[in-house]
Amino acid sequence: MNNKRSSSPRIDKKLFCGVCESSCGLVATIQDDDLIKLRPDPGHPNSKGFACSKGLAFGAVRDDSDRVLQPLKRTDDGSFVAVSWEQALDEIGERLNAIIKVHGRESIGLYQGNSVAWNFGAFLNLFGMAGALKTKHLYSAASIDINGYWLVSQLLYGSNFLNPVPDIARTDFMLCIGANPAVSHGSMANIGRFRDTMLGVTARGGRVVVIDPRRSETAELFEHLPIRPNGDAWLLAAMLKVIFDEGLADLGALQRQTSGSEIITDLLAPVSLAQASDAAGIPVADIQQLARDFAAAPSACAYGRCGMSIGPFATLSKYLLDVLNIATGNLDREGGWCFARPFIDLEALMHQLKSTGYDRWRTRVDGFPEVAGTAPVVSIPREITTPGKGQLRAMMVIGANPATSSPAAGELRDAFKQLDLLISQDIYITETSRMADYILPPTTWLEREGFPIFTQSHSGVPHAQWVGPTLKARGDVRDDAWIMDEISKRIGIVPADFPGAQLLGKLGLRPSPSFLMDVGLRTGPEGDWFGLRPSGLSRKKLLNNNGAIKLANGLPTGVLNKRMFTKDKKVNLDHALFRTEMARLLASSFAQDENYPLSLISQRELRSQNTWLHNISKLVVADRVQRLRIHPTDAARYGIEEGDPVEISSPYGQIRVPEARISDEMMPGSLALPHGWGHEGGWQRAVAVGGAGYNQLTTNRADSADLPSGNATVNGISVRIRSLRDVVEMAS
Ligand SMILES: Nc1nc2c(c(=O)[nH]1)N[C@H]1C(S)=C(S)[C@@H](COP(=O)(O)OP(=O)(O)OC[C@H]3O[C@@H](n4cnc5c(=O)[nH]c(N)nc54)[C@H](O)[C@@H]3O)O[C@H]1N2
Ligand SMILES: Nc1nc2c(c(=O)[nH]1)N[C@H]1C(S)=C(S)[C@@H](COP(=O)(O)OP(=O)(O)OC[C@H]3O[C@@H](n4cnc5c(=O)[nH]c(N)nc54)[C@H](O)[C@@H]3O)O[C@H]1N2
Ligand code: SF4
Ligand SMILES: [Mo]
Repeated sequence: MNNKRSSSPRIDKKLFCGVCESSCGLVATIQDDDLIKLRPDPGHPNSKGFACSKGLAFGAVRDDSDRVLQPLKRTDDGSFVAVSWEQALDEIGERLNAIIKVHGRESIGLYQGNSVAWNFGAFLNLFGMAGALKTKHLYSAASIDINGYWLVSQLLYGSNFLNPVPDIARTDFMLCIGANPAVSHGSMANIGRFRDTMLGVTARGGRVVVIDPRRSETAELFEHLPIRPNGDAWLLAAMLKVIFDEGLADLGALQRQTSGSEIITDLLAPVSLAQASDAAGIPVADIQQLARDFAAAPSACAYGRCGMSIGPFATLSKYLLDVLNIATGNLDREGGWCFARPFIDLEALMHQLKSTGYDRWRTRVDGFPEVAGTAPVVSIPREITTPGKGQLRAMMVIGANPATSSPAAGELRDAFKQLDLLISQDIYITETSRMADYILPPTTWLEREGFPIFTQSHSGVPHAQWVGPTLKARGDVRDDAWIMDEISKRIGIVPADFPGAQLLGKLGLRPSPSFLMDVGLRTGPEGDWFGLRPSGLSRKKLLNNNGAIKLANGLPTGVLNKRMFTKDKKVNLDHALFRTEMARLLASSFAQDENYPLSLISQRELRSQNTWLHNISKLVVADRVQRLRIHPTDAARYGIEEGDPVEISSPYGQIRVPEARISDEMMPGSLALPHGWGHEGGWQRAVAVGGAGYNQLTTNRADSADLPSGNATVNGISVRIRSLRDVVEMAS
């Protein structure tokens, strides 16, 4: 940003933020391609004038002096030299072709990070590349947080991407399980002003109950019921047991909306409230009261996120969460658990293209079922080191930092070193990209065309927005989608997975992602049908509209059979998988290992997004330090004093955290540590703040993951701690 005087007029361009799932509306004031200011868009239908410090400071990311602005090639001594795009892309093409010649196309891997969810072109090209290569090595950060959701949606509703969202704006009772929207701004629910919308429930006389081992920033605002880490499946099963035993279930709704509901009685028969209470650390009477209150509320929604979806029973927990909403008659009704109204019906398009699914194939080494065409990241090191047909030999990492964000991060780094080729598309030299043979620098969302491809399907207030680049691209950076297309050209594929795409490519036709999405929009429910419905939408119309267009005041209801992709147009509840999972839960031990008596959970912080945004002065406040939260009783037991440096050990690794923070916000026996710390590479400020990588402590063992989805377990891991006060004093 700069204050230089200029005679050109200032213009206001409306856009949306591409950092988190809030997709808040923003207004950029621009003069001579300089960003003068970003502010919240008061006219945005969903965010209604809210945006957080991250979105508002994003100009500093675009202008960051540590940003990579030219393609970089790693030299033998590990340093990088700048090269031209032609050189980088041609060399990558040659090396990939050589690998393909020896090991086949199926040896090429792709890793999709979080930021791809905000770039529709990259998203399309990535899945397109995997489809064209026919590789099973398509990995997604979603297998560290959402795979269970994708899977349950496929089985229950017929499409991975058809996920119900909580109608918080109209509910009487919100149960918030393992989510902290006051900090995260929400996930798998694009609720603008999330915190305020939740505060609206209590202001209307309704209730919000937060289930969390930590009295989080969200729990602080509402009723808080502490739970033992990974106790969620137990709690949900026990609540359902109470509801069915006491005749509180809405049998009419089950009859109308679902098939296979007999499974519920079978699943609940062996559940004991006493055992569930032990496992969850919640008294039986509290579980009973919660179940009765939830069932009795005129409308209710149970919403759950990372706290219940990055554990060993993530899939079962998500299933039981949905069953709780359905069995209390809250599916597809005001104030309940609703299907949103995307402006481009991607769910339908993907269903037509048969690109959604579950267990259509299994992974080579661990035998995990595929979820939405992807394999779980926990398997990557073994896929690299295990010889045989289909061995992973090259990897393109796009908008991800798995060397820090993924489980057993140390092992992943070691495995990456054994690849024949590692490519990273990233705006920084991160812990991951510093290991790459080539770093290919992309535009940021301020510098490219976009529409909220991912969050539009979860929006509390349905709206349509499609924006052109707000600012010119800095330096010599290119759109992620363009980079993938150029690499694809050099290995003879079109990055598209629709019938005839490769044939079109041979004729020299490569339909762009924006063309394809425009066709999807124009022929869909909101489309202009190429002029037949002039009031409908098209890309051009949206690009010409400065701001988002509201499509409805709130979530639609009564749309169930229109939205279902199942054969009978009902929610299909009965799958053998859930019986197996329930049996696995009932047989599992929840006793704490005496060598590792404490349970560690992850914490998200404001002004951060997983492993990034730590290089921006405005966001990294002066006293930013990684703190381990611990309850006073545990602190006393393990000799920890406020401010102590602490060593945390798990069966898989050991880290040193700079400071202990003693607080009764923690449930005794559990500890919370922010993840995404301990930086290396070229983001100097991020490196300077220190801290340690949470995922040095986690494991990628196949039997530790959520078995049906392969989702990693990084929450509720067993650890022990000791103070390093004396060690550090002796050393100084
Ligand atoms: N500021 C900020 N915002 C973010 C991010 C960020 O890093 N920083 N990341 C973004 C991403 S990628 C995502 S997916 C979303 C996530 O959005 P959320 O899921 O809302 O965010 P988390 O902070 O992970 O919330 C998980 C909560 O679960 C609790 N918890 C941990 N273990 C358990 C458990 O076993 N059971 C229960 N019931 N609770 C448990 C934690 O204490 C925490 O309060 O946030 C997004 N927004
Ligand atoms: N211990 C622990 N681990 C976790 C979690 C946890 O709660 N605890 N949370 C998990 C969750 S929910 C998630 S989603 C994953 C996230 O895992 P990742 O996606 O690997 O992590 P991010 O930090 O979001 O990485 C984003 C990367 O994209 C780069 N980037 C930013 N914008 C762009 C862009 O436009 N294009 C490209 N190509 N790159 C860009 C950033 O510099 C950064 O390196 O982490 C997971 N890991
Ligand atoms: S809440 Fe999320 S989408 Fe909104 S401004 Fe902040 S980072 Fe951007
Ligand atoms: Mo996430």
